[in-house]
Formats: sequence, C-alpha cells, structure tokens
Amino acid sequence: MSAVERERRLVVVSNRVGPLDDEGKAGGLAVGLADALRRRGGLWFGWSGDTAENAAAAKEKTEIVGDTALVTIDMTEEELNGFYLGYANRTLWPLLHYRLDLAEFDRGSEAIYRGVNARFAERLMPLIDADDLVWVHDYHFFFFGAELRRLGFSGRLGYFLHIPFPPPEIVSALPAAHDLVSAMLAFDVLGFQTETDRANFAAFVTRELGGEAGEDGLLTLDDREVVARAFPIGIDAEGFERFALSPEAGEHEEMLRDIARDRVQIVGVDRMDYSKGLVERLRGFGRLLEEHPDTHGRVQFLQIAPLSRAELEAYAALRRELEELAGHINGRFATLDWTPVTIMTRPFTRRALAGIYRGARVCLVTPLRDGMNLVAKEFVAAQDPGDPGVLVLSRFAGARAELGEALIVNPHSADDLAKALRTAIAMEPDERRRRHAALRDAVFNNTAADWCETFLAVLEDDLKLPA
Ligand code: GDG
Repeated sequence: MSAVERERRLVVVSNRVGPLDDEGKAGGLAVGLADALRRRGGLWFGWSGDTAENAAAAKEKTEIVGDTALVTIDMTEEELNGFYLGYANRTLWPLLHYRLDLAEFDRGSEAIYRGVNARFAERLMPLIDADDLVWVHDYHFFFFGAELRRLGFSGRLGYFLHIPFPPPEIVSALPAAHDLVSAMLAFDVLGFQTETDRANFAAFVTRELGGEAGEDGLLTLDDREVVARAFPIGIDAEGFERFALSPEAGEHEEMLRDIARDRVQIVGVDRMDYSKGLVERLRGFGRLLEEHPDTHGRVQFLQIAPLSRAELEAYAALRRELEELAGHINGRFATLDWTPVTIMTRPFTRRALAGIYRGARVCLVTPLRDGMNLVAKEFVAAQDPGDPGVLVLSRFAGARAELGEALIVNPHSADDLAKALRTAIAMEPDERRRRHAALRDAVFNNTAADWCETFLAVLEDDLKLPA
C-alpha cells in the first residue's frame, strides 16, 4: 500500500448552505463543517433560499471559496410550501419533537417532499463520483440517500440527524414511517445526537421493520448493513471564547451589567420555537416572583428570541402567547424602576451574544425537546472561569448527556424551574466555579471539529485512497 494517502473529497448536503465565515448563524454546524471542507476541499450542496417560477427556471448557482464549491439550487413556490413549510416543518419537526398534537399529515406535501429529495439528488449526481464522502444533514433529506442509490451512486453515504428521534410509538404515527426509515438504510453510517435517539432508531428498525441489531451500532435488514451511532455535536469552543473576549462582546457585557445594576441577570437565547419551552420557562419565572417576594426588584430576565418560521400558525401563536404572558408578568410585578421580563425578537451578532452570555449570572436552557442545544455549550464557553454564571438545563435537551453539572430541571414544572432559579441565584462562587470547570471540560473536549472528524472517520471506515 502506498505510504502517501490522500483524503477523500467531502460533499455536504443540507437544506441551507454555508456561510463559511465565522458570522454564520448556524453555529456549530457551519463551523464544524467549514473546517473539514477547508481541509479536505469539497462541495456543499443545498437550497439557495430563493424560489423560481417552475422547476425548469430553477437556477443553479456556484460560489467558490478556497477549495470548496458552494452549489445551490432554487425551489419552486409549490416546493417551498409543500417541502419546507409543509412536510419538513408542519409534519416532521413537530413529530420528531414528540409533538403529535401539532403534527399535520398531508399526502400532498409528503409527495412534494419526496419529489424535492429526488430532484435535488438528480442535480447533485453529475457533480460527484464514487470516491467522494457524501454527508447528508437533517430532517429535510431523509430520502436523499435512497434517491442517490437509485441513480446508481455506489460511494460512501453518511447521514446526521440534528433533531431528536423519538420512540417507535411516536414515529409510527407518520403514515410514511416505514418507507422513511427504510429509505434511511440506504446510508452507510447514520449519526444521532444522543444514545437515546440512536436506541429509538434501532428499536424502530428491529421492532417495526424486522431488522437485527449487532455490535457497535450495526443494524442489518435483508442484505443491507448500516452503522447507527451517537455523535454528539459540539461548538467551536475556543473560537466562541475568543468572541466573548472581543471588544464588541465587552460592550454588550457592560451594557447588560449596567442595566442590571445590582440585580441578578437571567438570560435565555432561543429561536422562537415551541420546542424550546419558552412559555413554560416564563411561567417558571412568574412562579419565582409569585412565591418569593424577596426576589422582587432583585432579578431580571432577558429572553432573546429571534423569529423563526413566522409563516406557520403554530409559530405565530407561540409569539402571541409569549408576549401576552410577559406583559402579564410585567403588569403584575413591575415597579417604576424595575421591569422583570424583556423579550427581544431581533437577532444579535455572535460576538454580541457571547458578551450577553458572559454578562449574565444565570442562563435558562429549558427546551421541552432538543436534539442537542448549542446555546448551552456557548454559554459555558463564554463564561469567565473565575466568576462564572450558572447553567439551568432541561433534562430533555440532548446536551444534558454531557452537561450533567448544570442544574438539571423538568421544563414542564414551574415549581422545578422556580426552585432551580433560587438555587442558581444563591449559589456560592466556589460551587459556581466547580460546576463550570466540569462543564467547560465537556464543552472543550468535544468540539465541532471533533464531532466532524469522528463522524467522517467512521464513514471513511479507514478506507484511504491511494495517492
Ligand atoms: C438544531 C437542533 C442542535 C440564536 N439566536 C441568535 C443566534 N442564535 C444561534 C445560537 C446557536 C443557534 O442559533 C441555535 O442552535 P441550537 O442548537 O440552540 O438550536 P436549533 O437552531 O434548533 O438547532 C439543535 C442544532 O441543530 C445543531 O445540531 O443543537 O438541537 O434543534 O448557535 O447561538 N445567533 C445569532 N444571533 C441571534 O440572535 N447570530
């Protein structure tokens, strides 16, 4: 065997592409992948974010950044509605976040979703060859691997699911559940955020499809063998710590401390999404004020919640409910010089966010379900290790598996949230430092780059190409 080996080219497929700079809103995903793409050279393929009159008018755009080509294609208006706003975000997102009550099942949007997977695979096929490592991301593209195989692709195919995979009892409510999970078996390696998600997937394959589970995540069904494992995603911890020490972060940290004066500053940072437990979180804060009058005038809560998928009624309804509840709490408890809750829907830059995390004493990360939750990790990376803030973390966030030294709460329980807030507010510096040191180790020892390299090593299966 040749002593010189070259790495295979990386081809990434995800709904949105890039950016490759560090201002990327996508956080861990973009940063982790950008490193690997820069090093190996590659191709990043997905939707342009634009719509075209019809499929024939859909343009392909190519942007070259270093050794990486960013290739995007347009969607038709019908595809945008059926694929993105329809099946992906009205059916799969709620279902996979354990929200059967919100999931809509519509045959038309399912067909469009499958059609987009097929059309995108057809457009990618001429751009790749069998030596490439193809890595498909997230719930937009469950059928993508099967479509590439149908077109004759014989190379290595990997898939990573960024959001939870619930137990078979929930997944099987989806009319296309069997087709969808069978299609996933076209990939060679399937990555999940946690052991729970992986076990739920394996349970579906064995119980519902009659497959078999072997060692090291091996799943077999008929003549297919796939490896399904947990690969918890990380952040660019050092990069984020640098953000927190930047002048822009410093200004925001100071501003936050100024407005807090001697009050305890509590923050939350989440896309405005019903999976994030925002209403329940606010109820928990309300419970604290209701039951502990000594906290009046001594705590304040800033929730940053940039609008997301605002076209969908469930998201518009959430916004109304949240703003009404915040108004109610402020109306009831505010004094002339104290407003307990502020909700901001405008987005911040990543440096500003890092400063806000660093200026806060407590961060509430209390999703009802979350694949991982990168905010929890960013908060930890942004702290001053000598005087760190306290992380309050939902037991239902994927991050809980690695961040057990946070204050772990049941996000559905207002009492539990109020109790954790009291503990966080009163926590002595020694205990804050001890907990933060453990959390910091976890965040710095499994970064976005580690996640990416671990996944690619398994996908590559040590098969290096001769030079
Ligand atoms: C999915 C899964 C999984 C938030 N506000 C602003 C802003 N953000 C950034 C955060 C963070 C990112 O957005 C959100 O990441 P999360 O992980 O918290 O959540 P999802 O968007 O739901 O991501 C999740 C993730 O994929 C990765 O696998 O962890 O479970 O649901 O980076 O900082 N960024 C900027 N301004 C804001 O106002 N610039």
